[in-house]
Amino acid sequence: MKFFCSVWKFFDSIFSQEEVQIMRRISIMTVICFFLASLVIQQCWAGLIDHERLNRRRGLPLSNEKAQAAKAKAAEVPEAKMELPKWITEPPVVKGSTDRKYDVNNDGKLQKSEVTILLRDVLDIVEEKGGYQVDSDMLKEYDKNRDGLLTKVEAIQIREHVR
Ligand SMILES: [Ca+2]
Ligand SMILES: [Ca+2]
Repeated sequence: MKFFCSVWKFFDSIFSQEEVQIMRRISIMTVICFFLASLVIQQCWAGLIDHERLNRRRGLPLSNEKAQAAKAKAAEVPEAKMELPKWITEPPVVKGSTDRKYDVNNDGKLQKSEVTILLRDVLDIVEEKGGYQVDSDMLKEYDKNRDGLLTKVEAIQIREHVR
């Protein structure tokens, strides 16, 4: 404080009263300008913040449209996961004669392409005869009522998976 007083006194001594008045006005104007500029910058910065993302991070509800889209997406994912057959993620081990017939590369496992051929043949037989006797472990997944027979209704899911 003493420093500023001495500075003012110094200015007083070298400038006239009028000049000091003008300088004081200029310094006050400068402070106000800085204050206004900082307000403007704050506003601009606020516009850059993604409030949707911020709300999501805080666990607050999103605006309607985005909330609905997020809900739809959340409902979609588990359904899609449930519908994925085991043979897509893990090649089934060859067990019976049917599996062996479709294990083209003889590696003891049924790769996606091999399973797809098997399932397409099963679909053909279901179309033709109205059903298919389950003769492979891999097909048990589609035999929903576990009666050992794949019906046309049960084959609908196979069609979706080999499409
Ligand atoms: Ca194979
Ligand atoms: Ca069945």
